[in-house]
Amino acid sequence: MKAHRSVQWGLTCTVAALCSLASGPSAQILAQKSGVTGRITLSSAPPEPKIVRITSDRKACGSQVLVSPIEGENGGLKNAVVRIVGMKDQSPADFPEPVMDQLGCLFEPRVVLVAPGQQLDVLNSDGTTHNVHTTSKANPGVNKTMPKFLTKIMLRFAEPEVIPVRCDVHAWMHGVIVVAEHRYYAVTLSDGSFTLPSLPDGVYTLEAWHPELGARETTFKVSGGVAAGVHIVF
Ligand SMILES: [Cu+2]
Repeated sequence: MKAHRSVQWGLTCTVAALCSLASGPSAQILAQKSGVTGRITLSSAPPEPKIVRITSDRKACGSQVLVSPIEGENGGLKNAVVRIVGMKDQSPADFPEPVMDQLGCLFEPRVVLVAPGQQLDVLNSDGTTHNVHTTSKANPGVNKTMPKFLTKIMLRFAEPEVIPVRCDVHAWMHGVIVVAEHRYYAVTLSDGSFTLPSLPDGVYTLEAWHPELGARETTFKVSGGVAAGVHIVF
């Protein structure tokens, strides 16, 4: 991940009354249970989807496919990968049931998180032939044809890496498999929001990386179990 210069959106606690409220015991318990939440936003509206006209395979793909490499709702940026940089806690991640489907001739989700060694289910829900083709450096490559009768394959990647995946049958199909270094990773939802596991008090560097937009960083503080300023704008 290429790191760009940091953009700092500090919302550190400056009002004494608010600080004491936010850092009280109940706030700490809440923060520990709910994790660190934040948001990645776009400074302008996302571009319109690209329209791919389908000339063959219409039964599976329809007459056209809308491809949205950059998307989001309500000012948010979807499918950004956020992580804590330089995390000392290297305890392994265990993301909930990573799945990447091939649905409507698109990878869904477009970006998926998996831990080293964790099983990733790659599905084919389209009733047509797809081809899962990764471009890896740290892990062995995958180039697996999935005819319509092969509705699921299971993949595992040993090494942390950002792995582009494409389908050689449908040239517009692009996705990313992120093999995380540790458990402090998340992928943003449509509104740009994300939740990371709770963090001990301290100052942290947050990176947001998007396949089309690159990487940006910010720093934020966790104080009394409460995180503030967990926000990056692209
Ligand atoms: Cu395909």
